[in-house]
Amino acid sequence: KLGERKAKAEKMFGLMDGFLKNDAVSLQKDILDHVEYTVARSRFNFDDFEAYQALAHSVRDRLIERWHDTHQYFKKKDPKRLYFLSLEFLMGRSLTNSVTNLGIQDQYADALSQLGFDYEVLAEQEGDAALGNGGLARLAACQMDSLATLDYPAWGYGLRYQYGLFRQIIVDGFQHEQPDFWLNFGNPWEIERVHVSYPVKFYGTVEEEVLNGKTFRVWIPAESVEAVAYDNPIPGYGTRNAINLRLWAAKPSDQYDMESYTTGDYINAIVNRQKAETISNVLYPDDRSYQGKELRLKQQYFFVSASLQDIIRRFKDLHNNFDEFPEKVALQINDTHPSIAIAEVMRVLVDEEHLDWSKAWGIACKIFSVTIHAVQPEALEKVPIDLLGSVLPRHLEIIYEINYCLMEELKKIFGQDYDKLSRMSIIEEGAVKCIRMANLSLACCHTVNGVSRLHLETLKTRVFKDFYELWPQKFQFKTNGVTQRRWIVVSNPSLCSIISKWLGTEAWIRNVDLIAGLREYAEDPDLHAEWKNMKKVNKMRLAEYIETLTSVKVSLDAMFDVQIKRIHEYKRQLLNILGIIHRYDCIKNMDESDKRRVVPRVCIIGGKAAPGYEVAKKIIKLCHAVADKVNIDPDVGDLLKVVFIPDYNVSVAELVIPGTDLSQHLSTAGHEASGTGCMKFLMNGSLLLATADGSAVEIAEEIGATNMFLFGAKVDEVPALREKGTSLKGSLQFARVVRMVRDGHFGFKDYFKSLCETVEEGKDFYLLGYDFASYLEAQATADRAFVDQEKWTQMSILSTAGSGKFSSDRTIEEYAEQSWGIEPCKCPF
Ligand code: OX2
Repeated sequence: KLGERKAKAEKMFGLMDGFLKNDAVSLQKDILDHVEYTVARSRFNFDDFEAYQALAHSVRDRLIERWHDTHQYFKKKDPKRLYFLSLEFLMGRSLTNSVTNLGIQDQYADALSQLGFDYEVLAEQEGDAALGNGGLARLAACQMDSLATLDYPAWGYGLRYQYGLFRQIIVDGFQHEQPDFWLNFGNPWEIERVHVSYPVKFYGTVEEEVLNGKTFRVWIPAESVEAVAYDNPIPGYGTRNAINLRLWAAKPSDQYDMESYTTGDYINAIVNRQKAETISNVLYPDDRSYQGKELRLKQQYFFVSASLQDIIRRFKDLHNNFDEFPEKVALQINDTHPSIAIAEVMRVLVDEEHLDWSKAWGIACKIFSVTIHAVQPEALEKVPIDLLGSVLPRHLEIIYEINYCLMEELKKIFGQDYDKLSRMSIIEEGAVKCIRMANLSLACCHTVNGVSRLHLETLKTRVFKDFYELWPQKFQFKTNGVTQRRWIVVSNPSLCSIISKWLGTEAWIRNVDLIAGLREYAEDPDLHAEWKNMKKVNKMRLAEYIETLTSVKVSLDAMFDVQIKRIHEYKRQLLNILGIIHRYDCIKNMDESDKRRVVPRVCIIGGKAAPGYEVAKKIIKLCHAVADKVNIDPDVGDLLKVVFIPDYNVSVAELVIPGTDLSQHLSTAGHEASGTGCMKFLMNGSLLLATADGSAVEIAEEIGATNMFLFGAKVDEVPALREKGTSLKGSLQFARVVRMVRDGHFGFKDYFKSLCETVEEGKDFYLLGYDFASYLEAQATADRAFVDQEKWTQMSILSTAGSGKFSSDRTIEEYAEQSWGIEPCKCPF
């Protein structure tokens, strides 16, 4: 039977060939066909949004062709595949990225202009796919782009949330959240696979069953929900390969329903069925604290169970011996969120495939690797035992068994060191007994990855010290990277042309190391002229956007200074605002001749606060309160403008980053695992003002510390500084600006009181007071550098030139080689 299937695949593969044409006339015809037959509008009368939809469908057709060919080829070759499990993917827009990667942007632009439409205007019609919170999710999206581009046989698996990350609305300077109805107008980028669906079970009991004289534990679930696949093709650049991101949506199952129908309560039976859909309804908007919520656990298990059924079905299509599983399958767990997959694999192998426990465990240990993105202990998920026991009773038993084996092994090594044993146990004792998902991953995964060199140090010496001492060989780091396709080619086309022109090739788009070739021209006046012009055009675009959104007019001569990321105390947007207040205060106290020496600034901040995170919400309000006062102050004029960009997301980042002169990365050292925003800015030639945290340390090594503005306490100084309380250094200026807020200089005195208390002496956990002086110094150095525009431009060119290491292509190659053991599998067409 296997032979038959293989032969059939071979034959079908031979029949595959690309058949859609990409010349302007064919594209026009395709677009008009989609206007008429897909969007169902008359081809004589359709608007921009309808044109976008038709355009998207014509691109999608081309994606599907490649995607089919790629999968046929993977099937034929049957290489070891990587399965990337992530609860979040922040894809942003698909149109421009797909068209760029397909290499047919000029043809489309041509075709559209002949139809009377503008490609860029249509691209703006697309909403973001925001199925994630921040860095972790956007990293997953960048990595998918690299996996496709580098021809790796990979699949992404995640959840198709009905509501993505909330929209941020600002009313009177306060954040409000609105649901993100991203699917309301349809989503042309996904393909619904009604025939690819699996039942996912919950609750119930575990019973014993005897089969051929052997006893088995059998889970008798009480609820079943259907997982339906939605496929999202991910095209590689400069290759025909297009891989798949398969997202699962929950639908009611018809398995257990007959009874409720026969009881006569027809309406309620339907309403109850509908409840199944809530599993994939909404993304949790808190990006690093999880409170053992039942729905969250169900989401995790739902997507893990469906994905594993899909993976095992694909494996069994061509193989019938699980010994071969590790040769064909690598499972990557993105943070601890999908780690229930470990227990699920054990359940399938032991309970369903009837493998011995130790054999099954041996297989599990060979297939799983994990990447930890967090530093803070609260980001490591814990699930209360009672909850797990109720939702997934058999998995709880399995985890107990895994823990029992782990404890036995540890006792042999550490004897009676019960403190150590209890720290390493998968079970956390305490008022609420919990499963530590991170420890479950550590016990099983063959590789545990950090996301920067410094982050791995933190994992080794603090967060997972005991495990590191036991299994040092498991611990690795792969410094994060971002894709230059989206972050230069798509979002900064003028920079893209400059780079290609000066390097004399476009090869850097696939081989980003070549970008270092720009160093040679870092002082060339012709390049300087082009570079400055590019920056100016991008600043103009950003200034227009700012004016449309906030009515604030900004001067293009000012330094555009940007901090965009999730609002978090550790990311210290408050330090930025206090610095702005200091700048304002200085300007207010200057005479006219001093003012002439001030470097004008536009301070731009953007980011969302988790809905329940009060301190973060106060930071947003403070930003607005300061902006309201500063922006209308006639003593200040164009010397200082403060702007909060609402509803920060991927496409806003694509607009803001190319127009930035200086970007800020202010996390207290030791708190940002890596940071990836800094890499996007670096690629775009923005200079970085940063603490020596996460990947900023490695950036400094690549571009030279003199080409950025580093400040603040070092990671190994932080614990002692906390112990000591705030130092007096810088405290006068710091105390003054905090007092201005506390005394109501910007209004809302009572409201800001608790915010000010977070940085009071003795309570200043993130060391804003301590770092303030060196922050101001770094800011002053940046001002002086900006005055010398030639020097600044040179530093900017060197930043872009030194950004090659921070491409996700490099990260993915490291993962492929060191963690997953996969090889490229390039579709030959
Ligand atoms: C983020 C980290 O905070 C950030 O430093 C890192 O660059 C990013 O992940 C990608 O690795 N949720 N988001 C993160 O960690 C967690 C947990």
